Amino acid sequence: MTILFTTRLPENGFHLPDCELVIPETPYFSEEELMLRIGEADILVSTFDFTVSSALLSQGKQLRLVANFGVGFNNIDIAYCQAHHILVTNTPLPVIEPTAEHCFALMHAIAHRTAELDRRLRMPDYDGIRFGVMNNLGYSLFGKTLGIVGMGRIGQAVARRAIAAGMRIIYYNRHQLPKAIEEQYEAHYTDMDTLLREADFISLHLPYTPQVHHLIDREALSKMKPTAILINTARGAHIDEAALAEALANQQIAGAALDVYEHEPHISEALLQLDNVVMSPHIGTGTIDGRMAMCKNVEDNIRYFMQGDTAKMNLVR
Ligand code: 8YV
Repeated sequence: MTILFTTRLPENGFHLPDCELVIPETPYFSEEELMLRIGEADILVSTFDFTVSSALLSQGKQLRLVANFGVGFNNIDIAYCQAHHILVTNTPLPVIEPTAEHCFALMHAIAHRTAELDRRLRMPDYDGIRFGVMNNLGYSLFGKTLGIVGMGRIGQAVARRAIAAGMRIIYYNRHQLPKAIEEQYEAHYTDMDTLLREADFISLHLPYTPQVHHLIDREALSKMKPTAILINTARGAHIDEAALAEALANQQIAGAALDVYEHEPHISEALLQLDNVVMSPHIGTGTIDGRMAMCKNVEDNIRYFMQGDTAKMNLVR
């Protein structure tokens, strides 16, 4: 079998002796290169930052599987795959803990102003007061209400950390969770409006679909507390980035911590100018351990596919 990779991933992460792995030497194959090569491929391994379009897929005459390296698959034309009997898999388990860890790291960083103050301390001509009992104050997590939007596996991993941090948890989800799970996290189900109004910290953990495009728009931002902090480690287009930059600049909300952006990899100039936002370049799952576990998950999906054991694959369609 020939496995074509859109993106350079570590070859030693995949133990598939009977397969030919076609991995780019540069970070990505160009679209033209992929167009040329996809005709030979049985399997395509894709990453979130590469659009697997119908134009590309239609050239994959023998393509039977798109094995996505990542949990989110909004980069793939699922309808096309469905119509053409191409299976699609993702990597739901290895992304859970690294993403929840990063979400918490961002939450701490914005609440305690860690990144901003680090930046200030390094400025040779910084003329403010660096130390002082009543200077540089942030917000505690302890005793605060965390609103989790999307209480799936990652949302629940965040909830586990929030309990340890002494936070109260409210959540919004497509469906209310079973009582036993709610009790485990002492989590209270609310509608989106209540969550926006009550939460001190709001963290997004839902998959991206067109239905939730700009879930956090100008109106949603206007419902949030002036002390509220928004964290996004899901997908950038959940938030109207221009509206968010405005709300932060006007201190309509206190802060934001972002790992993802509406027009990734572009970040709006307005956000880059602000001190009340902490940013990272989509590294939610970007640990060495996490990446190797994701490779293993992709490898397993491919192996089960070759064995015809679809029940064991992480099929998304
Ligand atoms: C991954 C992600 O880094 O899993 C996802 O959906 O967005 C990321 O955290 C990415 O998918 C790697 O391809």
